[in-house]
Amino acid sequence: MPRRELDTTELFVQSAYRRMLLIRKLEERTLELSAEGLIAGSIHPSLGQEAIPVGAVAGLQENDRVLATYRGHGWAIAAGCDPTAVLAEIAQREGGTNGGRAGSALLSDPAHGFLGENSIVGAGVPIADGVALAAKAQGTGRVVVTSIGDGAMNQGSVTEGLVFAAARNLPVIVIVENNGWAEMTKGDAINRLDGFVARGEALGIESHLVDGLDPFAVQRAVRDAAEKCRRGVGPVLLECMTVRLKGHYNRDIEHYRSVEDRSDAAAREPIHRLRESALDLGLSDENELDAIEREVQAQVDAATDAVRAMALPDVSTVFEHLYGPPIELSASTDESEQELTYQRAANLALRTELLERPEVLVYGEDVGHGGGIFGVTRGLQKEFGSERVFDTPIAEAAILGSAVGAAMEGMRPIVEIMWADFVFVAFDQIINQASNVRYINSGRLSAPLTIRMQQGVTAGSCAQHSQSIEAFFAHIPGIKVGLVSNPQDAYDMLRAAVADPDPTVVVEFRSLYQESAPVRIGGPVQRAEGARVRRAGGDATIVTWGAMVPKAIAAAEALADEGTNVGVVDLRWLRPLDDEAIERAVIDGGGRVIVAHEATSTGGFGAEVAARIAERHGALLKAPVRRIGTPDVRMPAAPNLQDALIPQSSTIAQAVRELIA
Ligand SMILES: Cc1ncc(C[n+]2csc(CCOP(=O)(O)OP(=O)(O)O)c2C)c(N)n1
Repeated sequence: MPRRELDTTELFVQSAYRRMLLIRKLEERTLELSAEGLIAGSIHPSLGQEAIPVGAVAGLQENDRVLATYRGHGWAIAAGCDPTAVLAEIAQREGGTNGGRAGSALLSDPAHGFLGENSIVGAGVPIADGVALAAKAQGTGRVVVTSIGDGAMNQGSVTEGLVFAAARNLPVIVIVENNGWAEMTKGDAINRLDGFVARGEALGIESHLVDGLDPFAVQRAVRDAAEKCRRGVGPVLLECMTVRLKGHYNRDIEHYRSVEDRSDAAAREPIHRLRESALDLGLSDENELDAIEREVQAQVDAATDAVRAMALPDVSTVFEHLYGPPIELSASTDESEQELTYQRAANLALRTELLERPEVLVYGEDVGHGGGIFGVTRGLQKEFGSERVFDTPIAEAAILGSAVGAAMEGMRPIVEIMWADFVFVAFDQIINQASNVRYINSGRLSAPLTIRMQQGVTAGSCAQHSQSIEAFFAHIPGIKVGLVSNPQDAYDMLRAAVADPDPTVVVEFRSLYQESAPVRIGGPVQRAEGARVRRAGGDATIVTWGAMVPKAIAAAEALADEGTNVGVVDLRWLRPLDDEAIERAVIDGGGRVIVAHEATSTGGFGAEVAARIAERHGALLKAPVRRIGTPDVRMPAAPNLQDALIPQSSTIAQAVRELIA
């Protein structure tokens, strides 16, 4: 990013004027091109708000980072991104910053420290926390600026992000661009209090009101805030008052907005004001400013010509960069074997990763001092210190979002969601954020984080602490999903997840934590893929995963006593799915397959397995694939009611008998 200092000399007035005009004219051009049909979809211009990014970036240093809202073209330009590439991205062209993968609302340019816009309101704040967490861990002295709108201040993820940043004194500057509007709704219609400084202060965060129409004021505020952040006393919140000159987006006719509100905004707009004050103070003259305007206009015209001539993205590339390349498999090191519980095996995997990779952080609720409510992280904070293994506020969006940001900056965060059921309060950070990083950036950025959680029913667990939710994750391209059925995999799959170049969800099972078995440790790290045959048998195959694996094995053993030989395949990773193992399961089971899981049947991942078998191996089937899951009921707490719902080994054995009859 070109962090040329702004100052109140002639030079600055001219450069601020030039940069603000460039944003203004470029965005005005996008509206014209949209009306012309050259740009598809929505554009959210920042017309009227140009002084904020221009002033803010001028208050930063070369290596600092910027994350913006979806109204972030101005931030991209201020950060030094090539205006032609920005215009091309808004027009979804091949030469755009993201090759047409991001469009207006999600563009990024990591080479210029611009880590991207975010079209999910408020989601960038937790991610900025993670970028700052990485800056602290790596000792770079870097500061992160993230911009949000005033409407976004009401998002839970923003409060979570602020609380998390405060808890860890992160070098984050949150800039609230208060234009008075949240889409079509005026701020005073939804907020009891005027402004957000008091809100920031109530969270213990230094907060200031800034004239967001004056680039000098913004620069000063950001420079001061950055200095505090670098001293370790961040975060800082800056509420920058500004105006929105046009509609929320390109086709917004602003039927909801009064003429007075519009004309008030027009009267206060910052570029005219800068020009007038430069002339008043004698810092420039009409000729000079007119010349700048002509130069900027020519620059925007040239960018437009370039974009008009630019190709659309090459369709043959549409599948590229969903996942990173597979990891290199290392030669076996000093392997040994130990009898370990599932829980201790997971703990040992975490310890090994902390030992071997300085970039690993382990955190979550109760994960540090207390060692996790199931003891999986016990002893790790004591051994590795509270900068690498730590407790967080009860703020799942901040836990996950910060892991996304830290991973984007080269860390390998391993975060714990205490119970799988809790992930839904922060699903966005996995589904909309982590999953997109590599693809939208065509591999220039990635988010290799590991998310651990445990799921399933145990006696007395209520409906909000019992669900099996793997199908939600397995539905999402861009992440990987593994389910751990035994102590060996508690070690192997967790290590594979941490080594993997992409965001990985590892689902453990509370009901299995105390299961014990000999575990080979210290061997080569596996890839995050691949099913395992747990038992061979030619009369039928049970395809399963997680807590249902031991039940399927028990069912197979019972059936063996009756003379029926049933195989058991543990899929382990549902994404990527081991299609070869599924084909083998069909062949080895003589065309008879049962898919069993603890999750509810409808829309469960068993449906996907059954559909794939029907589509790809239908000719081999001797009978339709049979699915076993929990019936579509809420999970009661009473153990006898639970037992009536959850598939047992006897349920599976009976299904096999019916299938082969
Ligand atoms: C989580 C989420 N909720 C709703 C929306 C739809 N939406 C897009 S922009 C916007 C208004 C945001 O207002 P504000 O934060 O003040 O930003 P401004 O538009 O003023 O820049 C809304 C509701 C969204 N994109 N994401």
